[in-house]
Amino acid sequence: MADGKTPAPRVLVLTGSASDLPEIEKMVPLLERFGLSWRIEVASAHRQPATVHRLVAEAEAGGTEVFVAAAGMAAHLPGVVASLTAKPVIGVPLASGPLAGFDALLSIVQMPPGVPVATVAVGGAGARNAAVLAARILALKDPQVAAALDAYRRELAEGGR
Ligand code: RP5
Repeated sequence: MADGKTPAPRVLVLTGSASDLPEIEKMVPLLERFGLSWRIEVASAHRQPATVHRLVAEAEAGGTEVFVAAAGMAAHLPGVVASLTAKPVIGVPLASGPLAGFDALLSIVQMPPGVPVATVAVGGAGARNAAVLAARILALKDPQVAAALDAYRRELAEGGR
């Protein structure tokens, strides 16, 4: 899926299956709110490893700044992405299969030394927080994103979600 705006978005989102899209797409309104260009690509670390390598290499070459990777079950995609780039990688565990996301959470959070994945909560709530975390990272050097984030935080303080 493409946002149609940029060949190399600031935030590239990879997810392991088209069946993940309803959950991971919950981050899109927040990415839009923070003014971040984004693209979602479906590529499985297990079933389409060459595609994962190509997508990360193209994004790296194009200037993508933050990667988000989501998957369910034995969710190796975020770790694989983190092995292919030195950019920040945010991992979103998804509930898929009989273990309801606990499998994906443990697969993503327990990375080997030196290859971190910033793991958020399971499912759509985690996906939304992934968008906020991406904005927080990019706000460090982007005043417009910082301003949008400040406005969002003011809304939270007033009871927004
Ligand atoms: C994971 O396996 C995917 O991320 C998805 O959450 C799960 C099931 O995938 P499908 O069988 O629906 O393609 O790799």
